[in-house]
Amino acid sequence: MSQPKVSAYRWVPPFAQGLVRDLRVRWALEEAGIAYEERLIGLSDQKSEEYLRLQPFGQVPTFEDGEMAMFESGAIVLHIAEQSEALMPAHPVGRAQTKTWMFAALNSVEPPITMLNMLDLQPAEVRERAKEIRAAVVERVQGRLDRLAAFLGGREHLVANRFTAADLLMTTVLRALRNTDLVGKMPSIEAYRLRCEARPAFQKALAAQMAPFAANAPPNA
Ligand SMILES: N[C@@H](CCC(=O)N[C@@H](CS)C(=O)NCC(=O)O)C(=O)O
Repeated sequence: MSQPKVSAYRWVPPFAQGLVRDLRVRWALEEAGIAYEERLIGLSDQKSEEYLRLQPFGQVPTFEDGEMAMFESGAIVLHIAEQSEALMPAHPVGRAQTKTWMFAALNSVEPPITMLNMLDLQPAEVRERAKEIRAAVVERVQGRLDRLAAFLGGREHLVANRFTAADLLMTTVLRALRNTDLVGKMPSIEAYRLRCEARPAFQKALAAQMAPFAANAPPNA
């Protein structure tokens, strides 16, 4: 039987290494014990007609499994989680909570973090002009992290006292703050992130994303 195929970049600049969203899909597949193949693409291939048929916005990742093709990392992780109790409890209440927190990670916590990263990637003169808006965005991110910390309290995971796809997505969202001190200065959130990242499935997924970057680094990178 053929293995599912996940698209990933052959190489990205260091600021994005370890953050590209195929990591979520690789991690979910590792947790579920599903072997997969890679469809490695170059930064220019993503706008090819062939790739745009798979991913209309030309982004990574895509997921191909037999006749089926998907895009959107959250949808793909949910699809995998629906087939594996390693990612979602069997009980309907646990399933509902897992899905709720998966969407919370992507729809409530990630958007201000994405905005912050976009601002921080702008050239210096744009950043200079955007200082006030950046402060407002940081405040929004901080607010989300505060509420996340309050919800977690003494819990080790978001749902049902166990690791689920909700923790998987939330961890990848928190990782995107690695160039700031926003997570590092919140001990309970930092401990939560590190706990999830210590999972062997995460370590395998991260190593798998990083391997092509080392092999395909341009001469001056
Ligand atoms: N919502 C999409 C976002 C995908 C996304 O932003 N992918 C990035 C890499 S992490 C990308 O391909 N960026 C290039 C671009 O947007 O042109 C998902 O979760 O799959």
